[in-house]
Amino acid sequence: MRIVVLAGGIGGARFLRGLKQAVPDDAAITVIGNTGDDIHLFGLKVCPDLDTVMYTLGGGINEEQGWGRTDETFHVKEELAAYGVGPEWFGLGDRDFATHIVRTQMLDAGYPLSAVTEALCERWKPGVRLIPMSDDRVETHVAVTLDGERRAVHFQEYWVKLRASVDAHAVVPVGAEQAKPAPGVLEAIAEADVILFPPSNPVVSVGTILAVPGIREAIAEAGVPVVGLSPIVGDAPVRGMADKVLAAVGVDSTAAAVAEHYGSGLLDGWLVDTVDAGAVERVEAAGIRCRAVPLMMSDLDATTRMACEALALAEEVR
Ligand code: GDP
Ligand code: FO1
Ligand code: CA
Repeated sequence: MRIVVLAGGIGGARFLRGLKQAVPDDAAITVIGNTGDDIHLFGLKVCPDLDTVMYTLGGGINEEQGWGRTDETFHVKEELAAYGVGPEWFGLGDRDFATHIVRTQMLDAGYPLSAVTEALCERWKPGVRLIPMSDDRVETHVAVTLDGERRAVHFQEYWVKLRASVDAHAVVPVGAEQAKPAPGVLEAIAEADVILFPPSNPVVSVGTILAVPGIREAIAEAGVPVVGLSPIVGDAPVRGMADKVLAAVGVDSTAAAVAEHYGSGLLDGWLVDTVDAGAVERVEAAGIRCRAVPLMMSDLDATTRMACEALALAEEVR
């Protein structure tokens, strides 16, 4: 079985742990990772969502935080701060720095991000094939009003520095229109037996991947079941501020509204949490097969059951 998963950071990575448990050993999982969150800091290229998937599946993640390295220290950040060099609001740890140094060195030597990611994964052995959505630079910017002035900020500034405390007028994946899918992305989609949208952010994770020309079309034309899991439970994100970026694209923070946002042109099946069982009818009326099952990734067993439900729904709509 060949499975393709479009993943952001924490929601994607944690779901993948369950999916790996749910499938036979000979199943091949290809993860298409979001790179719209990527940021250049101190001359280094940081890829938060790729790293979150790589560290989570490779056993290096800080479990409580959900991003960054386990057993981390922040000496480099403190030394930079002593020179007055920021940003102070972004917590890059010493162990994590090494990843960004290796990545940036390889990029500077001319390797594309997809090859660099493959090289980094040789150390972490995530047990999936992790491919960035594109080798081209795509950077999500958020239009906000700050001190009465309308301006665009980098997604990380909106998310981490501002904690999404102001409304987002628009979310723009800058560079996406000109970006090409990375080598292997369209091939993996075309050869997939099933395509899954984990409970990742529908706007700034899955939405950004779908904004790379060719990816949405390839999924719609793959002719295999496409099944998603709602990151919205009980009309709110389980974690984070997805409601703020959903509002920016005119989508309510409900499991049903997110399914309709993806639409029946893309989705064949949608899982909502049992607390949202009332949404099933509305999603099915939109032409998407829907089931209500527990969707809280509280531990590996619960997450594995979610992955099994997603695969079962895929068989139902095949
Ligand atoms: P990010 O890049 O780190 O923000 O991670 P993703 O985009 O992959 O996933 C973020 C989404 O995961 C958030 O909108 C959360 O609501 C969702 N999420 C986190 N934990 C859970 C969970 O246990 N169950 C469900 N259904 N969604 C979750
Ligand atoms: N998220 C935070 O909320 N605060 C941080 O200081 C922070 C640092 C950071 C460093 C490396 C990395 O790979 C991820 C990091 N994240 C941090 C998470 C990251 O910003 C995520 O992209 C967003 O939280 C949402 O996708
Ligand atoms: Ca992210």
